[in-house]
Amino acid sequence: MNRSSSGINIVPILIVAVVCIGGGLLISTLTPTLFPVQASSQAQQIDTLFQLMLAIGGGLFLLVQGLIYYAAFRFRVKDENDRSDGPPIHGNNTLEIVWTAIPAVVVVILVIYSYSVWVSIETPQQNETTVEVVGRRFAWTFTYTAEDIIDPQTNAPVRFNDPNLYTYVNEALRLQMTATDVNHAFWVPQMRIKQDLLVGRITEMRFTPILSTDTNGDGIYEMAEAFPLRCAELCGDGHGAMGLVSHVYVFGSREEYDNWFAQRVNLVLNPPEDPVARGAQILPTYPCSGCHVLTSLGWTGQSGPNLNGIGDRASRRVAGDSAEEYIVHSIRHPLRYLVPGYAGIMPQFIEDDPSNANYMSDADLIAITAYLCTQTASGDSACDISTIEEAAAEEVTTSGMASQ
Ligand code: HEC
Ligand SMILES: [Cu+2]
Repeated sequence: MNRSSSGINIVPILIVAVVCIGGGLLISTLTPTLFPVQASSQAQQIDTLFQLMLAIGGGLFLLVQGLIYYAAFRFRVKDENDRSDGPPIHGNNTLEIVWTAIPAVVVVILVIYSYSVWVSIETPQQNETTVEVVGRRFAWTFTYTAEDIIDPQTNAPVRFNDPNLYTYVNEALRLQMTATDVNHAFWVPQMRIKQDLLVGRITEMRFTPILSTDTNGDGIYEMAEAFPLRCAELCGDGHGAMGLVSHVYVFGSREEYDNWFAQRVNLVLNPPEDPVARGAQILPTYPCSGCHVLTSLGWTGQSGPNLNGIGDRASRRVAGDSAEEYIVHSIRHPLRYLVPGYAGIMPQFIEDDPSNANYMSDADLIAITAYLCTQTASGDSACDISTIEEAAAEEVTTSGMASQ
């Protein structure tokens, strides 16, 4: 027998060590093949940390499971009528020192390493761009600010909203986030980042994309190529829909991003004259798609009534309300205009403080209503633009349960 002077047989220990270390390394190399692509510079750091933890955890798993199987077979009772206790064994200083010291060292290494990764992810970058994010049931709103372009209407830098996050390769992004109703969590698996959005508080998150989402290289940034943005905090019946409404588009170059940005700024400064066209342009920037179906805009939400054909139905919904009055009031006072079968959870969009997440100017309300009025079987508008303006200006006197 190959025994060392202390009487311990070294060969099985070596075999166990090789199996556990080799197995741990195998687990940590193979598992990441299941992950989505690494689309941010943070993803590389986080995956390396995660692989180290997988290697240690995988090795420990094999050791513990192996010992359980070994003990179960090696020390099982030979005589099935033997109900006596095994020999009482305790007190082995070497063993106790070893099994305390090794985990302590491992934990300290992990603490130092993960803290350094966390610090490097959280530290403000040079020239970072801030985008504001609002999470709500069941939509995300991103607000972009053109610091150096003044909007003559508001005398402040131009701001515009979009349900998607647009960025470009190597842009250092800082997201400044909050929620309006319940807590949500911003999660883009390809970026390996996740952060809660809390009501009444601002949280932030940083990442730097490294992969363009134009994966087929045709110069067109399609939704199918973009990274879906998921909500990772169960927030209501449309929680799953939050994963369908918004995407992260990463332009391959700063120029492509600047072109997109300039087009969006131009739409704010020179909106289309025709209210229906203007409504079609701004309605998608509002957080409605996670709750309503509207096929013309690709909306598929199920938490509110289907808006296909709303122009035809609107004048029959509440007695005394014309189509335009009904639509305007449904947006300004949704809880006074309940629709049977729905939960009464539509937020109230009002013209108050523009920094409020539920802000909707009268001009936007009129354009959105003009657009919804054209959602008819014939395609003709159910309303007349001058009566929409009157409806938007009048005090709400009616209310009620909509008829089907
Ligand atoms: C949280 C989900 C939710 C969001 C977000 C939401 N709605 Fe609604 N909407 C509803 C529900 C539910 C109703 C039915 C009335 C109620 O219960 O408040 C409704 C009713 C309506 C109606 C009347 C429909 C009918 O068939 O009578 C219109 C029009 C409407 N919403 C437009 C909008 C617009 C425009 C937006 C975005 C600016 C929006 N909604 C955002 C849930 C939502
Ligand atoms: Cu959510």
